[in-house]
Amino acid sequence: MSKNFKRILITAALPYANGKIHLGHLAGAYLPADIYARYQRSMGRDVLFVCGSDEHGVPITITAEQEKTTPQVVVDRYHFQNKKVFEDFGMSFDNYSRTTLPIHHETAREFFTVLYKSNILRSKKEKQLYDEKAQMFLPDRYVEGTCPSCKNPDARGDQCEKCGTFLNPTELINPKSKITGERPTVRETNHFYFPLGKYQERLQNYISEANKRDGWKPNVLQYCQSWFNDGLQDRAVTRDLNWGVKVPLDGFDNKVLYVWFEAVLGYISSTKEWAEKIGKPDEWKKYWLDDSTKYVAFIGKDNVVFHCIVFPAILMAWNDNNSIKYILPENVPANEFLNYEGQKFSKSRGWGIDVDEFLKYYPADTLRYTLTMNLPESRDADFYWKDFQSRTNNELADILGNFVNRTIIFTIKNYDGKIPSKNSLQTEDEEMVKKMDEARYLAGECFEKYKFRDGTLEIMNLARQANKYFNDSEPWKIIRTDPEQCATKINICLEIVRTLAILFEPIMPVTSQKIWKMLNLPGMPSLTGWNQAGKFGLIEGSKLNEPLILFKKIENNDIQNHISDDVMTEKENVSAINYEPVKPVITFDEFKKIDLRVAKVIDAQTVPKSEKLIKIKISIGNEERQIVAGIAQHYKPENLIGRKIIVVVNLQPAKLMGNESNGMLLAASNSSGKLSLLILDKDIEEGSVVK
Ligand code: B3M
Ligand code: ZN
Repeated sequence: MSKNFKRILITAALPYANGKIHLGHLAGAYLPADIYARYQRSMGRDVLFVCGSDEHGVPITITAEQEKTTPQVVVDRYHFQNKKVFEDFGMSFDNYSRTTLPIHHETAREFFTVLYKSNILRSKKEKQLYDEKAQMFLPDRYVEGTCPSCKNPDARGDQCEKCGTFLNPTELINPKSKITGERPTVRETNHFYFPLGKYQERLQNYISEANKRDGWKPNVLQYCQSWFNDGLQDRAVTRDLNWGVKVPLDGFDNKVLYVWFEAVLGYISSTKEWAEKIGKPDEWKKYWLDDSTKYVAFIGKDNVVFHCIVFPAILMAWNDNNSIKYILPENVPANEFLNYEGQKFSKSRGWGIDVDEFLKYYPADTLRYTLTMNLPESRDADFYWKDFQSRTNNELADILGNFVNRTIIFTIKNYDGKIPSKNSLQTEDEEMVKKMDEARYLAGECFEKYKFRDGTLEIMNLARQANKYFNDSEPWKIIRTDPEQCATKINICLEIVRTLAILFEPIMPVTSQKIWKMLNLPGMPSLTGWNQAGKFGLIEGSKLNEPLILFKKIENNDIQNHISDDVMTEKENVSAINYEPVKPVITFDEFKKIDLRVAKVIDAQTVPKSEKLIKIKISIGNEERQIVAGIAQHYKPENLIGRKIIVVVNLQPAKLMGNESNGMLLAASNSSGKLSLLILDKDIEEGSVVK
């Protein structure tokens, strides 16, 4: 670290509690933040790593309205889901907070009040669209209309997604309220503005100094520069909305703080919550108010302006008017975007894969490794299933897994599982030991500079070289011809296994711990610490544990299923979801008339000349039959074979394009054409009754 910092505060962008975490989010901010935090802890540094859910803002209220529920229900759902998914992915947050907590509301109000009382915020009247029927001002995204630039009829109040133009809702042709469908009127409303322009010069100095000390990423500097070139403008910090942190002033009843004004303060409140949880309520101050703390904020590129410009300006304004002084980010290593199979992740189009879904099939560590090797550190990158498969099979299993495995097995077979002793080192042994020692520096230097992909490549290179060293040594031969040399070489291989466990810990914590266990070492790799990697750390003669399989290879078939299912879904272009009204009530007896069974798909073929139909042969235990289903645009027939589905078995037979259909499979679909088969969460025999 450049300055003599005593501790490191790490934050990762607070995800909106309005949807699930997908691979793009992980690659953008969370995984790099976690690697950095784990690496710094392993370096023995005092690290605090906080995050939490961003639970305010307009998208959440829109979701709530679409679902006919409250914003609280929406944020509760996604907060807990996302928290869990982060845990499953191996994120090592010290605290995962929520911006709906009182501690956050207090913190945000305190900032607003200090800025207000210091006459920094100015109130201004402006014209805004108003829904007379709903009796409310319409936030930008609550308005739709025709784009004045490309005439797209579905432009949003803040932006036209078709041509990318940023819009003011008042510019829309034929504006419509998303709530009532009515044409809004224009009314005046009062808001507070933060004079960002006044801070421009100081912000430029701050970034340039921090960049000199810690080396900011060129992409981040470029974004900032383009904002500075345009000249910073006043920004409204309040909104007409009921959901959020209430403006702490009389006469502002239906107004809240703008979500971006308060969300960034969520990092501070998350730290405060952590301090309270550990029973040292003042401990947060060490991290935020002491300039011997290095603060690093990990985000995705779409958040740069808020973290490099808005947040520091708010902190500067506070610091100017308060005896308590906050530190500013020393670096904001924002990543570009990760695409999915060549296209942007899109929740609304159903394009991409959520992390919880992914982790149902594959362990977190293989995903962490693949994402690390594809981090969009300087430009957009892609997640491809094929790449995931080849990284898992050809790198993790064939290089790392193979090296660890053959070393351990050889020791168990030939040395009774006890670590053999080193004797005199030959040139090739010395070279190998040197490489083992260097990997720590090479990777560490990259990690310090936020180059996680390069650092990981260095570590994998060590495994690669070690594999070659094992091969070249031919221990299976020299065990007889030169047992002393053999013992030396296996000892060195075991030392490399130990070093790999320490160095890979920030990337693949579960795998590292497994290796540690095989070596029968106490504690954890990270407790032993980064600086012990490359050193001889094993006790000769001590006994190893049984070998564990580190990585399972992925078959072509598995990958094909994921690709085709997703690629098929993509075709159904999804816009906003409409919910079907609930049908009239039926009695239980009426429901019981429907006979639902688990069926196994034995064969499936597309129906010739039909775009939609698939002919499916199913078994329901004591009987086989054919059903015809309109799912050809969503599933490939070959991916259905062997799967278990749910079928109505007492439906009157029908003929579809000349094919007899004796039953009907169950699937869920939404208004925009996305379709998902109902599947079982445990394996159960075909023929089982569904009720
Ligand atoms: N929730 C936007 C996002 O998830 C926003 C980040 C807040 S960081 C304080 O991309
Ligand atoms: Zn447009």
